[in-house]
Amino acid sequence: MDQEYFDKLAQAVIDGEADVAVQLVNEGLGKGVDPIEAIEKGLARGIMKVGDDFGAGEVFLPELIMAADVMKQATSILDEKIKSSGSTRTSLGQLVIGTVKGDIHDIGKSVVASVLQANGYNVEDIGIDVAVEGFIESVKQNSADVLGMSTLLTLPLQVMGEVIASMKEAGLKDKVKVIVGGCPVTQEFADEIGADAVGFDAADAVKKVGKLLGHS
Ligand code: B12
Repeated sequence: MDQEYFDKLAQAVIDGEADVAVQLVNEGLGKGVDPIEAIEKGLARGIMKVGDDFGAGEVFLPELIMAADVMKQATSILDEKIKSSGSTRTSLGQLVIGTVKGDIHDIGKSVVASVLQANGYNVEDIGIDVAVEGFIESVKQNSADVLGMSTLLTLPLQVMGEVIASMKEAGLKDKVKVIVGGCPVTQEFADEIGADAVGFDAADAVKKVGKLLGHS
C-alpha cells in the first residue's frame, strides 16, 4: 500500500471517524496490506498526533477519547488478522501481559500481545489496571516463561518495580523473565527495577522476548 493509504488511516483517527477507519482497514486487508504496517504507519501516527495535541492543550479529553475509540475499533480488526496469521505454529513460550494498576491504556499492550502471538508465543492478556497480586497469580497459574508489563503513565511506573520485588519474594524471579514497555519506560528505568528487558514497539518486543528465551 502507498503512503496516501497510511495517511488516510492516520487522518481517520485524527478526525474521530470510525466508519472511515473501519472501511479503510477492510479495503486494505482485501488488498493484502500488512496489518502491523497499517497500525504502525497509519493508525498509530494518527493517535500520536492527537496525543501530542492533547499534551499541548490544543485538543481536549472528549476528542482524545473519540480518536482512541476509532483506533481501538480499527486495531481490533487488525489484531484478529495478526493473531490468525501465527495460529498454526507450536508455541515458543508462555507469556502473561497486562497494563499495571492505575493505568487503563490498552491499545499498545494489545498490539504487542497480538504480534507476539502471531510470532509463535502463547499469550495470556490479563487486561488493564492490574494490581501486583493479579500479575503474580497469573504468572503462577499460566506457568509463564515471560511476564510483560505496560504503562503509558508516569505514576504507575512504580507498580512495575513492586511486581518484580513481589516476584523475588515469591521465588519466581529466577524462573520468569520480565519485559517492560510503554512510552515513559526507558532502559535505565528497566535496569533500576531489575527488569530483564525493555521493548520499544511490537517488533522490538518480539526480538527481545526471543533473546530472553534463547530463540535468537
Ligand atoms: C489513546 C490515549 C488514551 C486513551 C486510551 C484508550 C485505550 N483503550 O487504550 C484514553 C482517552 C482513554 C486516555 C486516557 C488518559 N490518558 Co492517554 N493517551 C493516549 C495516547 C494519545 C495514545 C496511546 C496509544 O494508544 N498509542 C498507540 C500505541 C500503538 O502505542 P503505545 O501505547 O506507545 O504502545 C507501543 C509501545 O509503547 C510499546 N509497548 C507498550 N506497552 C508495552 C508492553 C510491553 C511488555 C512491551 C514490550 C512494549 C510495549 O509497544 C507498543 C506498540 O508499538 C497517548 C499519547 C502517547 N504519546 O502515548 C496519551 C497519553 C499516554 N495519555 C495521557 C494522559 C495524561 C491520560 C489521562 C490521565 C487523561 C485524563 N486527564 O484523564 C487518562 C488516563 C487514565 C488512566 N488512569 O489510565 C498522557 C500521559 C502523560 C504521562 N506521562 O503520565 C499521554 C502521553 C498524552 C499526553 N501527551 O499528555 N488516553
